Amino acid sequence: MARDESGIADPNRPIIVVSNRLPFTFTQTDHGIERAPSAGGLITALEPVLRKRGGTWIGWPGTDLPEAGSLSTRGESYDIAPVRLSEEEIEGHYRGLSNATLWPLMHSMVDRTRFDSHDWASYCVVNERFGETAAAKAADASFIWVHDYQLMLAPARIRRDLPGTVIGFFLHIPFPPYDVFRLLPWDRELLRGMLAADLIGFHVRSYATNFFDCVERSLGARVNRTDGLVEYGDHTTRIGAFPLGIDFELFESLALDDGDSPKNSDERVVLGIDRLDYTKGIPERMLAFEQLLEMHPEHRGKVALLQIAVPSRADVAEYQELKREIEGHVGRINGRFANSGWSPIRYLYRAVDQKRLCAIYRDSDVALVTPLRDGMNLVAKEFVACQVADPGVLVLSKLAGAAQTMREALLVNPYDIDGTAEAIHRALEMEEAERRSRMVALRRREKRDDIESWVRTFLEAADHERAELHPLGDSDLEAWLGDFMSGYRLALFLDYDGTLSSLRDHPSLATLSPAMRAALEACAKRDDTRIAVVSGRALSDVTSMVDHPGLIFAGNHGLEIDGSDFPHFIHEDLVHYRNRAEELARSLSRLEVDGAWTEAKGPTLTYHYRAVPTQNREELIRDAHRIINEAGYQARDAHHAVEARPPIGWDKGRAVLHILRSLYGPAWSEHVRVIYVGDDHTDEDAFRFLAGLAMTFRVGSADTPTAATRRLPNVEAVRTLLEWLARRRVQAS
Ligand code: GDG
Repeated sequence: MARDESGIADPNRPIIVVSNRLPFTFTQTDHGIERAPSAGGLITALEPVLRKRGGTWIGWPGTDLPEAGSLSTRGESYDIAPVRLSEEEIEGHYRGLSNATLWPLMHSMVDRTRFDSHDWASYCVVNERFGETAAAKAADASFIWVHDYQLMLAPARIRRDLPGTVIGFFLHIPFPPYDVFRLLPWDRELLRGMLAADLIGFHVRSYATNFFDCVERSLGARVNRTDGLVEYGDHTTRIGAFPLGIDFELFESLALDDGDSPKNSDERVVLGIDRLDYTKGIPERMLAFEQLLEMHPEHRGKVALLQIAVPSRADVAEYQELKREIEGHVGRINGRFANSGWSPIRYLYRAVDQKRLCAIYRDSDVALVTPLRDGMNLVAKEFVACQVADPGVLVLSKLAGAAQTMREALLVNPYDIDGTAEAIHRALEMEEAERRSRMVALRRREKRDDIESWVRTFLEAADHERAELHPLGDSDLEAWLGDFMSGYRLALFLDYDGTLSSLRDHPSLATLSPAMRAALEACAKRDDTRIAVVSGRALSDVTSMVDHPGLIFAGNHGLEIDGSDFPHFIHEDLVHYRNRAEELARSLSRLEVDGAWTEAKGPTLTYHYRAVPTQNREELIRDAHRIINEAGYQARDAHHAVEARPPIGWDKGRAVLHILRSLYGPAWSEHVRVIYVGDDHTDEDAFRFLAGLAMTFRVGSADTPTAATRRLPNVEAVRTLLEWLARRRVQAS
């Protein structure tokens, strides 16, 4: 069902695009600021969309400009909002993490990938800035569309400021298989950043499949591949394949205009055109062309390879090296085959204007589009759109996203030099009837699935009610826990507030629901299950809230433990803190304004600010931290509260270990399976301690990272888990 109030897909509605680059690159010259169109597929795709619909494009202008207000759009039908970056940030974020880490890794070129934690730090800062700027510029927008691998963390940053805005994310490059993506030390962070979006688009199905694998295996997210949904915490994201198209009409009409021909007399032209990038397979293509001349000498003197290489990332050493390699091939092959009237390779290291480009496309006999890996590849599509006269032949790499749909092309493996040479030969020899049949089919599809249709399809998918996965059910739990639990007893650790009961304005109101109580009792009844409730509340408080004999209770984050058949435990250092806690309570009482209050829990305290208006919170939180630290306590943030704990090196993790050793002895892991469910920062101590030793679940929103194995969206899902555990097959004795 479409959201009436947003109407995101309305073609008259302006759109907000956030991408690393603006569509124009600005440079400071002696004559002032000059601008030139930026290069690359993302810009070719999106620029006409913004020009037609209007809106705002948020991005980096390409240089550090002195005056903030100096970027005019000069008659463009959309606004531009620059995001400024320092030279150091450009080095770390752009040249570093974006282009030396993510670009090769996402193209599965692992050997070229560099991992550098300084680059990562820069990437985080720059994404933060983009997200902040986008949220500020588009505070009233119903939809923000973030693009590409340079900005994978931006959706999460925008979400923090604009919880209700629909956020779309589109990845223009491949998403690699799980085994490749997980090489990245920050894989989980990037996945979490993306999952803050409501809709994530990839070019083709297989990238979406890889993404599902990664979020499922690296984050423990719940996925529904059939409906294209990922649930992570309490947020669900739609995932889809949206193959990008081109402005077909524009390319076709430019090709119909008279333009220069690249031909010398009746020489036949095989065309290569790319940004100069190692993913594009330019050296391999030249070797294939050389092999063609070797295997089929009849083409010598008659066919030329016209290779246009558009300068790209020219300040990066690897790209300079590639340029030298290509020039080496050109020199060698030309030296080997050229005669006085003919050179086999014509090589242009520069961009050509779009009109000329279309004439070149039109007049080429064969387009050799042979990337080693490519998200989509628009050159293949533009070539097809420009075949307005005698149709040429498209030779296309199987490893480009475009090959998923452009099946009528001659598909090649670009690493197979002989095979590619044979395909070029076949293309050059192909009869007109076959060429026309193939081209008609290719053109029909690209005309239909053009850029407008891509935008429309993506926006329509974004224009839905927030997605929701079917509630957690037996099949999910069986898949997650079936093997893990089979044949074992269970030690079940549960936090109370936000886990067994929903968070309320006052802790006294957070009672157990009857259904939760029934589920808990059903688990507790089993001989093979022990349950411990581990809470930040005072021991007496949590014991009376749950009020169930037979359970173990750990209060004050595990500083005090008690329960049926369990030796009472109180941390030996606590005696020193009772009086100091009272003093601290008195100091904190100064901050009991606006509905904030202090909960005294014996040796620990909690300062609650849930009822304080949001704009007044920051200062109170800061002051609470300061007062707690000055009193010699540790301040820890909790849900709308600051905890004050004695600095005695004890936390929920250590409490869990104490309970497990007391119940099952030092070799507890041989006898029992452990599950821990919690929703709070303080539960992270237990998640970290139990990593690899237990199945851990973090409940609620995914806006902070977790060390837990999986997330559960809410308290209802916890109940479902308990019900499943209560019903599970009895452990074999
Ligand atoms: C990324 C992904 C994905 C090239 N030379 C000239 C020129 N171009 C234009 C082409 C085309 C664009 O640059 C290149 O687009 P590609 O799609 O081929 O490749 P990337 O730049 O790597 O783009 C890619 C794309 O994003 C979109 O999602 O398809 O897989 O890697 O539009 O026309 N344009 C002009 N003169 C040139 O000399 N005017």
